[in-house]
Amino acid sequence: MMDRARIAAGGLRDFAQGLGHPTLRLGVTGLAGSGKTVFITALVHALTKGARLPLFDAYAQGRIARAYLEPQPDDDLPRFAYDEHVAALTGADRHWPESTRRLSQLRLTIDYTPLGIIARNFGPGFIHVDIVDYPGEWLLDLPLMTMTYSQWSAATIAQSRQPPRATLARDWHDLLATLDPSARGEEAIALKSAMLFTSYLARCRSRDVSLSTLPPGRFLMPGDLAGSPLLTFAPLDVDPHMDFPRSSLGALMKRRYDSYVAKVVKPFFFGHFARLDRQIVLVDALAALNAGPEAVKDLRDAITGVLACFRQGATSWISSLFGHRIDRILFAATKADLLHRTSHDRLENILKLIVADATTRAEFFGAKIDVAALAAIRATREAMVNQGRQELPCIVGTPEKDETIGSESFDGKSEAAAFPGDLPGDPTEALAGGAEGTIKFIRFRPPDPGAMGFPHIRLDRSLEFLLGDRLA
Ligand SMILES: Nc1nc2c(ncn2[C@@H]2O[C@H](COP(=O)(O)OP(=O)(O)OP(=O)(O)O)[C@@H](O)[C@H]2O)c(=O)[nH]1
Ligand SMILES: [Mg+2]
Repeated sequence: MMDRARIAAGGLRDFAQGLGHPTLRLGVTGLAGSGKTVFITALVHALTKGARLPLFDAYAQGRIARAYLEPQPDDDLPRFAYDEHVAALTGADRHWPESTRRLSQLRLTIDYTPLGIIARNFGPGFIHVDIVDYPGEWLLDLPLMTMTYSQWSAATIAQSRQPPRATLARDWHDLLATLDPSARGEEAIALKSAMLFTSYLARCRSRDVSLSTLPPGRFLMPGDLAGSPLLTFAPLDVDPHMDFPRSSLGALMKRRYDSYVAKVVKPFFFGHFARLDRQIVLVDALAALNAGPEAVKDLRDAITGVLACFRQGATSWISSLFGHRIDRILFAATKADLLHRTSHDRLENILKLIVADATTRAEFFGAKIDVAALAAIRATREAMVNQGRQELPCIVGTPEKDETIGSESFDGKSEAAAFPGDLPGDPTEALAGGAEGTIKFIRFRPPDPGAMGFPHIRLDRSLEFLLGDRLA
């Protein structure tokens, strides 16, 4: 009940602030490295500076008079570092924005001319689009809200005993085997467990393993909590129903886990996710495909777990009172520019499989769903390259420094054509394996920003789905 009351309080504030000020809270949801910061930057850049957006109707019809950044609504949140990100992408030494370390917010206001004659008689319209950016690691914490410490411990340890995690967990497992949850709780032991557990999580995340389900999110991305007792806990090998004696190690760990959920996870969820109107869910399927089927399965599990926490479109009393019901969700496979256009359908099919559980649930609640292969900022162009008698559909761009194709290594300055390999025609193969090593995606530097704004793939279609009807 407390939690519902919290959403109601947030909803009431939004409702009061929104009176006479049409506002859309757009959730840009995605795990670490999925492309949130780049997407938000590209969206703002396209609308404020211009881009080619033929499929975004209001824009293509010239009905958007002006779009501009305004002071954001929540005074207690830092501002999204839009100018810094654009400077990184367009400066002399073009590079992608840094991975995000803290929460930030922006408000984009769009002045537009409504479509209908009646609406037009009321004069020009405007809408505020509020967006929050955060470190993707934190998203993985949402499922902890529904788990006790013992349940989380049991699930985390069981998972860590499966390949490919087991070998990465060896040091932590060695310590774990010596710990007695009923013994006296000592700070030094809690610290050591947390440290070894965190380095296990970090190893699972490395690029060649690329696993996704790695909570607690603040362990890998502490934000302002670095060194806090809130992060000094770890799983213990316990029975899911066990009670811990007072002052025991188990009791200490449980208390800290509970504080983490109450003081870190819930405020993050209720302050942000419970108040969204719409969502774009960004998925970097290519990084997982690069690492193999275990990574793809793990990505699917992570996304399913996270999205189960949203009450998508649920007609609860809260949503009927305050209208906070997620009515549209776009699932987007990001970085589609790392593939030739002939493979985009296959990428979309793999994404559909990864988010199958999540979409069924959302559709059940009446949310409108779309799936797209997207590149918010397109770093490559396409070319057909002759290889013997075959013509290969390649992509051309400037590989990041130290990327390799075959035996060739790049300096970050010269262009190259790459054939990343064929995605499986049957998406289930992406989960089943067998095709390991046949595809390889490398990273490219951001493109030279042209006079027409950043090049992109389907950014306009995405904007149409997410904003179009609100500008009609
Ligand atoms: N080629 C290409 N690469 C992209 C694109 N979007 C993102 N990337 C790459 O993906 C990386 C991560 O993108 P971000 O936008 O920083 O990801 P994020 O979701 O904000 O990640 P966190 O801040 O760590 O949660 C970038 O540094 C780029 O290398 C895109 O449209 N095309
Ligand atoms: Mg980011």
